[in-house]
Amino acid sequence: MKKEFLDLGRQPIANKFLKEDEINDEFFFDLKVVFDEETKLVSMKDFVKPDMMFNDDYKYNTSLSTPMVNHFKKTAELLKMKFGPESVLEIGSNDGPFISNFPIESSICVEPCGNFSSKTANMGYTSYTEFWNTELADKLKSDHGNVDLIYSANCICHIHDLDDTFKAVANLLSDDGVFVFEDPSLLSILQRGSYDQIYDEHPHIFSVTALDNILKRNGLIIFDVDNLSVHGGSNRIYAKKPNIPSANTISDSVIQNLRKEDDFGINNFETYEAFAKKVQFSKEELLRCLTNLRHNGKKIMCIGATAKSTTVFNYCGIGTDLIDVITDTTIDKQNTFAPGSHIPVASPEDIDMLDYDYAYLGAWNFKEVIMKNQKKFIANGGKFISHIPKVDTF
Ligand code: DWN
Repeated sequence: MKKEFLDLGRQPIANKFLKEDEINDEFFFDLKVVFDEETKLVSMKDFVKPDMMFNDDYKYNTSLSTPMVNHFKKTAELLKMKFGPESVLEIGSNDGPFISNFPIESSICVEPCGNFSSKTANMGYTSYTEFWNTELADKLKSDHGNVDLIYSANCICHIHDLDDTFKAVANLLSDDGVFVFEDPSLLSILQRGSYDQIYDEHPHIFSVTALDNILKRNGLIIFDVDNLSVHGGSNRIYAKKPNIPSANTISDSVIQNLRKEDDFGINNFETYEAFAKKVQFSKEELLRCLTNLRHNGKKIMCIGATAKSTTVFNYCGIGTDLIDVITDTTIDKQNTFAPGSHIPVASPEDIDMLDYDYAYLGAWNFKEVIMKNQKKFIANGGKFISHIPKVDTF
């Protein structure tokens, strides 16, 4: 039932920023993307083993991103106001920017990356350095009882076995508890052409339609959806158990999102074939743009050593011939080489932006913040390059 529509070529582990001595034995895999005619789910054809990506060396540190810290604070306030949970569990808690808004004694963190679970443990939270699955949910239920709010951001789409994931949630949730999770939206990706949201850590890209199908068969129903602007367009899904009185209250947002997706063609394979053509065109345009600038003697750097830019650089074949350096505020990514492309990654403080003519936005999802911080670069005639929503300089 799964039909392939996109081939993003040979890709490395997207967040595995390399030390010099690691460059020669880097792991690569073929990144192909498929559409499941039955559930309408979009997934990678072949998955990468979870512990190759999520381990004590995982580099993405949420608390270093001020916009995301603010987002999680606001989300926590919203969920407290809406549901007043007495107990909370977060799946994929990273270093705790969401859970830190809840009381220590009634909150649990699940995070497989030990470098981050140790941070929430040091803050006093009960923290499990484990992958989410039914076995862990059984253990948590016997240790702590049912949970009122299970929350997860940018993590459920990281998990291969969605049936097991949702069964585990349904098993641990209190009878009138809520499961709230947010991940990049497939509709936004198709509309913007942001194919770079597809990499090893995102084995699935969710539509509300596919989630509606898969949650239902695992004892959960969607009762509300928020469309968010974070990460270039995400959906926050609210789900609960179906056999309780409050399950009759389903927000209009659910039908509206399903209709919007259907109108766009999310249920039709032809939509994905058209997307694949758009992706190929984006690659050609980006290469044309960077090559022309280089031929005209321009110096180009990149802001944001993102997982997304790993997909772009490896799919397009962009290396140090086109981009000299990437800057990133994450200390653990600095003084490394970007996966696959091996472009050096430096601290923004070690790079004089005035030496560069163009900055490619590896973190295009933070375009406004980045441009606000680069007033001197702009005043000096510096320009930006992005491939979202189409390849352009500005
Ligand atoms: O789901 C995931 C999301 C939440 O985070 C993961 N699978 C992996 C990761 O994806 P990403 O690397 O594409 O995420 P971001 O949030 O777009 O990464 C932004 C990067 O850019 C960070 O490393 C910080 C850096 N940055 C910077 O150097 N200067 C960010 C800003 C705003 C800046 O001004």
